[in-house]
Amino acid sequence: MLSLPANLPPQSRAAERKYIEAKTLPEKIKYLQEFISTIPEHKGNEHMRRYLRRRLALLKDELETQKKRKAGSGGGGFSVKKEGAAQIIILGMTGAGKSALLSAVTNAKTEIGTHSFTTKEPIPGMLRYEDIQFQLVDTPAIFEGVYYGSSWGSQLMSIVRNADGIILLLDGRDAGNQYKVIIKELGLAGITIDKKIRKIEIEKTTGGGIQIACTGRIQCRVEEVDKTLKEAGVRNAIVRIWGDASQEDILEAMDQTKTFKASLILLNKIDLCPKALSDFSATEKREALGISATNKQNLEKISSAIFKSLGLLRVYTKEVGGEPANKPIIMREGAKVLDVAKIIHSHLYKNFKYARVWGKSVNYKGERVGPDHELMDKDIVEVRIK
Ligand SMILES: Nc1nc2c(ncn2[C@@H]2O[C@H](COP(=O)(O)OP(=O)(O)OP(=O)(O)O)[C@@H](O)[C@H]2O)c(=O)[nH]1
Ligand SMILES: [Mg+2]
Repeated sequence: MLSLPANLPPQSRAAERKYIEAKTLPEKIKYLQEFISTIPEHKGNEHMRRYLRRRLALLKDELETQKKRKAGSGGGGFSVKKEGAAQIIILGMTGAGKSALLSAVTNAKTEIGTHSFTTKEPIPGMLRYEDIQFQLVDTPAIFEGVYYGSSWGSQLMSIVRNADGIILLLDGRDAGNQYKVIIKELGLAGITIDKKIRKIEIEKTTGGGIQIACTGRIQCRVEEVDKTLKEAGVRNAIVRIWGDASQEDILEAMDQTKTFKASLILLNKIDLCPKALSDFSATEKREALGISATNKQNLEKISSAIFKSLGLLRVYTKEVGGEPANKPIIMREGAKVLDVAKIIHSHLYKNFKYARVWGKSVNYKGERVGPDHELMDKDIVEVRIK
């Protein structure tokens, strides 16, 4: 459990204050560095130092991204212009078969290695799924320590952050280990593949102090929650907690920098290791698809698995009396009729009256629905205005 030490020396407190009050990113970084360096090194402070170091890494990363953006033209060779319905980054350790996969399922030319670290820059290719295409991006290998150890690491993570999803490509013979390394490096970069079931919500208010509403157990004392928030400069807030929450969860909730990325796990080389999938599922309790890039096993299942893991749906718009559009609008699961109207034209959105829908989300063809009707994949939508 994280304990914010009450006995920090005065210079730490001063640095912390400067950090909290800093307005610009370079200032934040400067004072956070100063803050970390003033915290005495002993075991009780370890958690906090670790947390702050991670925060520092994220801030530095953000600064780098900002600089790149300012430099124009989308930065160096590591950024890939998006095409198609979604951009999916293939992440994996050297030799896992990332380039072999891209070559097998797209027309892109990328070198397949006989030695380590063959691929040196991202290479895109297009993969068809029915009437849409995904852009897959082959990347230089990830390895343990890549994030702190190399500029390649932070560049790799910045393309991941910008992508719509990731494929974790694991060598079936070492899947468990490779998975752990990738998750760890993603975590250091503030990226998670788990959709956050939010345990804590902090709603800042203008008065009333810190109020805590709990349906579970806080693994730390209420006074500590109060103190944690006050130390971060939050004086008035409603804190809602579901389930068990540690003090670290509270800090993370304040931080809210972890980015969720949809992901698909592929275990490659099942020709060499037929048991890979069952072993992996048993130990990691995660869904995955076993493939062989070179022996062409299960490759035809990849595009639909991507579609499913990204939680996408296709909507075809239609004008009154006309035919449905050939090209779908790509939306996320949970999209409503009004979201579609918004995308087609602000006029349709502003004057929305009702819509007619054909497809899986309705009981009969051309059913009349309201603005909040949730759509499903392949629905046809006709918007009627006032
Ligand atoms: N038997 C078998 N070998 C494979 C398979 N996929 C890839 N390989 C081999 O694994 C080696 C590495 O493949 P690459 O595609 O270059 O691996 P990579 O992940 O791109 O590696 P880096 O570019 O170094 O990051 C090559 O010799 C491939 O022929 C597979 O499904 N089965
Ligand atoms: Mg490669």
